[in-house]
Amino acid sequence: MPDSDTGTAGKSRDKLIERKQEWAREGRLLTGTNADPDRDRLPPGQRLVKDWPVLDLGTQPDVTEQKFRLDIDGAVENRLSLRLDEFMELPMATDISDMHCVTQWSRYDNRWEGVAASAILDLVKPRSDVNHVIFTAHDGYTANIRLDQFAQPGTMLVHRWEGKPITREHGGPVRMLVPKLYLWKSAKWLRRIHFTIGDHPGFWETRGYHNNADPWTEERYG
Ligand SMILES: Nc1nc2c(c(=O)[nH]1)N[C@H]1C(S)=C(S)[C@@H](COP(=O)(O)O)O[C@H]1N2
Ligand SMILES: [Mo]
Repeated sequence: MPDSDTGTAGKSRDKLIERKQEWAREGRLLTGTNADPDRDRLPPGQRLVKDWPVLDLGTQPDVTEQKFRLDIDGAVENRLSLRLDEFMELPMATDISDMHCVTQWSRYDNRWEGVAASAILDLVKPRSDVNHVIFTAHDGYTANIRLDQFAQPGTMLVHRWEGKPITREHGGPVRMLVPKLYLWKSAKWLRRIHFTIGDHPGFWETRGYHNNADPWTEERYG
């Protein structure tokens, strides 16, 4: 991990991680109810916010255009390693979706611009036995999802929110967005998308959080 692994920043980071792991052990915020995504807009146990809270490990890497590099690789026909200007030349899409964070907030109607995950699949062509996708970020964070979740409409590599570039604190210049899952699956400061045969649980998934993260069935911990 770059930067603040030691010293005050590292300590407060460790505390934050410990607290979230404790939540997972206690099953905090679980309501034990399910919601129907076709009927209810707000998943169980969530509350609506109007702002956009910032959550991360406390290190917000400054990914300048020079430092930017996005590798898309693994078991695919065409590997890609993109500079920011090359990323910006990919076919862009716009979508509006809700986001749901495991710490209980949800925010409706976020307007996103970026590259649809389905467009990435068309470009790199994963081998037929690929079943998982692993995201790696510039702060060392990782998250895993299934290939079918990656392929779902709404999953995007986003660079604009509400008409403006995504700020550094929210993971700019490019972050993942997987709106159908809790937001911890949406890696900020995206560095690599790795297509794998077999699953590799990520940062929170190996610290007591659910591997699948569906807000509608409250897959918070597991
Ligand atoms: N690179 C990176 N991505 C990350 C995280 C992180 O610590 N590092 N935190 C995750 C968590 S736990 C959440 S809730 C969301 C928060 O995104 P936001 O700060 O834009 O609201 O980012 C996710 N993506
Ligand atoms: Mo989170």
